[in-house]
Amino acid sequence: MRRLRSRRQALRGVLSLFLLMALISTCSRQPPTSDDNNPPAQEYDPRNISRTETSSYTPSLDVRGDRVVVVWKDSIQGNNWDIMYRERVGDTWGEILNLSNTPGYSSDPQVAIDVYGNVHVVWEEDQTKIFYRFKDATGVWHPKTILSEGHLPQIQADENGTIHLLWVGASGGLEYQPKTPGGWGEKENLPYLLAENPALHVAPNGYLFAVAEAGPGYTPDIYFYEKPPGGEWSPYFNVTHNPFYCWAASVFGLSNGMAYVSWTEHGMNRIGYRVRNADGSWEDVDTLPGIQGGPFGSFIFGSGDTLLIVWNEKQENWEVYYRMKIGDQWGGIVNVTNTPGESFLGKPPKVKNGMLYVVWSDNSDGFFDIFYDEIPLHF
Ligand SMILES: [Ca+2]
Ligand SMILES: [Ca+2]
Repeated sequence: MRRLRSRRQALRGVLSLFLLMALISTCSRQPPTSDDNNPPAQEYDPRNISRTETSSYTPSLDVRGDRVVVVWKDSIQGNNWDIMYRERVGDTWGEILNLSNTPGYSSDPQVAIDVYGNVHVVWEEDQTKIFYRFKDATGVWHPKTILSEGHLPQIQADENGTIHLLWVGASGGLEYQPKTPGGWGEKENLPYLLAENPALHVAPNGYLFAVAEAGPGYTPDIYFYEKPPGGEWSPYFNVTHNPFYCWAASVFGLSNGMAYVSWTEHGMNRIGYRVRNADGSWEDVDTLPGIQGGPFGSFIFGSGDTLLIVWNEKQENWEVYYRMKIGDQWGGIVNVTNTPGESFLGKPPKVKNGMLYVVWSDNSDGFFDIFYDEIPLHF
């Protein structure tokens, strides 16, 4: 818990520094030299979907049919951060809504759309509580509720009508709870580890995969759990088992139990990954080739012997990149964000029908705003 806090505060410190630099550069910007007395309206990157003069960070999205839903945390006023929501239906973005409206620090939101068209949003409140709101398929938002003590909630929808929630409980171990149309199911404790920065993925049939980092001081490893449909949570498995500082893991799994895990090796400038076959055997650890700067955070996707890694890396500035591997061959590195400012991923992008749907926080328009894009994937 303490280590998590210090890491997250360090990241927050980095983000604050970038924000400060953005403010300084805004102040020193020259006034328009046009003869027109009306200064030109600010020109936004067309991918910018927040466009506020506040700080917008840690976005999450989900995609289903012609709907795209996005949530993020926003510095509404001073230290009161709230959770904002914006939805696109077809080509039209709706209004930005404040879903949390609390005096406290609302952060780390994630959103999922279930098969019925309900939208589920979770977030962390004051770093100690899991809050939840949902919008039913008729479009009505229901009041927020407090689900549990804990932090870093992860929410995913399967294709059977169940949503799945995982978080770090008050004990420091991972906890899980499903919700069906009949309501919330029983809370379950995963086999105990003092875990940090969890990630959850659910396959279409409800097969669950979770990863988190745990272990001694400066050499945490990445641990993996699974829960087949109708089964129990497995014991944890140490995926990395190395002397490096492994953290910020992601996981992706298929209905047959095949799974993909990626993580950042802090200080080594490496992103590692490992594939778990459907029969339960693990391939060797491997690393993403082509990293030139400092990577921070990755998301992995896979199908059979094809895998895709999306990651954050600082070269000239922070960008998001992806690279695909088919069999033994790696494709080219694609710069997803390609902005002059700093670009930071939040929760996992979505890969559907050969497209990458991605949101990130970007200060190219002067303040940290939320950018959205959907791009066809290329090898
Ligand atoms: Ca708040
Ligand atoms: Ca950038």
